[in-house]
Amino acid sequence: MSAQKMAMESNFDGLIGPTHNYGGLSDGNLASASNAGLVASPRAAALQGLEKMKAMHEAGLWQGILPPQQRPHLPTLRRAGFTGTDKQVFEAAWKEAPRLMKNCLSASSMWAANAATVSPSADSADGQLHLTPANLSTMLHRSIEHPQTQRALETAFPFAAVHTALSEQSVFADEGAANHVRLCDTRGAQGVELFVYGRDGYAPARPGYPARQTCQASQAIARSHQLNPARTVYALQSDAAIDAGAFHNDVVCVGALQTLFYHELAFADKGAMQADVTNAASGLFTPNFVEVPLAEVPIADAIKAYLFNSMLVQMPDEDRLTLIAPLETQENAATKTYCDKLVASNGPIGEVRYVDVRQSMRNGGGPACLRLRVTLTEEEWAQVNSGNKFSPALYEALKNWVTKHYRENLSPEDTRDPALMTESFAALDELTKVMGLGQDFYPFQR
Ligand code: SUG
Repeated sequence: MSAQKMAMESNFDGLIGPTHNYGGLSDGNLASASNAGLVASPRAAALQGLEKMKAMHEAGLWQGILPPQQRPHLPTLRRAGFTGTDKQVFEAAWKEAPRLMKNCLSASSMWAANAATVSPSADSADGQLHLTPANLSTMLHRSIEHPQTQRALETAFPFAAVHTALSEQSVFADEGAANHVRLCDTRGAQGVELFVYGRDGYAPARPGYPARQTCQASQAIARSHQLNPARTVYALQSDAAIDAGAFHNDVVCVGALQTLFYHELAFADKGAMQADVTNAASGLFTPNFVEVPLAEVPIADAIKAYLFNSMLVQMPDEDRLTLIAPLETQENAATKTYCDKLVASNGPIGEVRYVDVRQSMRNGGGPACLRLRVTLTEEEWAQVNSGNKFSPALYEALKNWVTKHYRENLSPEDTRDPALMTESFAALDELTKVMGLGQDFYPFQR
C-alpha cells in the first residue's frame, strides 16, 4: 500500500442560479410538490447558500463553489424543434410546450450532491481522483444538467479523472453522490464506499414514487472508478423510505469517517448493510452505526424536517463530529428532541448547528444536497482551479454580483418574462469573469 497522504474532505456547493423557482417538477419529492407555484426569491436563495459556504470556510473546512448552469436551457428547446432567435425560442416554447419550458428553467444544478459520484485517490487502483457526473435521467429537468456539470468539474479539477455520465437510459439511472457514502479511518487512507440504490434497473418500475438510482448504475461507477470490490458495498433502499418521500438515500442517511447515521427505515435489510460494511472495513476501521429509531423520530418527521440531509463534518480541533442541519430540524419537536439527546450522549456526534437554507429546502434541498463532497489530498487541493475556491474576496464579489443581478421575487408568472433570460445570461457572462471560468463556459457564449 502506498504511503498515506494528508487529506481532507472539501465541500463544493452549487451556487444558486438566477431562475430559482418552485416548479413542482420532482415526483416523489414532497417539498417540491407541496410548494409548487410559490413565489421564490432567487436573491435570498443565493445569499443563503453563500452564508452557509462562508460559515464552513470560517470553521476551517475546505470550501469550493460550482457555478450555476445556463437557464433557460436553449439547447434542449432547439433540440425539441424550436427555431429562430433566443427570444423567439423562449416565447414559442412558453406558448406551445409550457411544461418543457418549465423544465428548462429550473435552477436544479444548485443541488451539487447530485452533480457526480466522487471517489478519492486513496480508494482507486490508479491513485487518481475519479468523478462521474450523474445522468439524472429520472427527471427531465435534471437530465439536462450533466454535459455542463462535466465541464464544470473538468474546470474545477483539472488533474482528476472526470468521466462521461452513464448512458441516459432507465437501466443506468444515476443520481450521484446523494446515494453514495464513503466511510474511512482517516481521509487519506483506503476507505469503504457504500452505494445505495433504489431498484434493479432491469426489473419493472416499482409502483408509487420513482426509485431514481439503479444497482447497475452504482456498479458501473464502482468499476470505472477502479474501486477495490472487497471495499465496496451495495445496499438497497427500503420501499418504506421511498414511499415516505426519500427520493435519494441522503434524505434518510449521512455518513462521515467511521460513522453512519441513518433512520431505522432507510435500508431494505439493515442487518445485511451493517454486516457488509463491517466486513468491507475489516482491517481498516470499526464502523460506528448510529441508527435513529422510528419510535423516536417518525419517518414523516425525519423527511419533513430533513434531519439526515445534514452535513456531517469533522471540525478542526473537535473530537466528535458536527451535524450541520437545516433550521427546519430545530423547529420540528421530534427531530429537535432527538438532536438534543444525540449531543448529550457520548456518541460520535457532539454538536448540531442549524443553518438557514429555506429557499432550497422548499424544493427538497437541504444543507447536504447543496454540496458535493470531494476528499482531496493537500497537493490536489492546491491544484483546484482558484476561481472555484471559496475566499473572503470571492464571497464579497459573489454577494455583490447576486445583489446586482438577481430578482428579489420570482413568481410563476414572472418566469414567462423574456427579460429573465437576458438578465440571467448577462449575470452568468459576468460570473465567468468573477470565477475565472473562461469565456466559452456556457452554451450561450459559444
Ligand atoms: O432532484 N428538487 C431536487 C432536490 C434535490 C435534492 N438533492 C438531494 N437530496 N441530494 C430533486 O428532486 C425540485 C425542482 C422544482 O420542483 O422546481 C427539484 O428538482
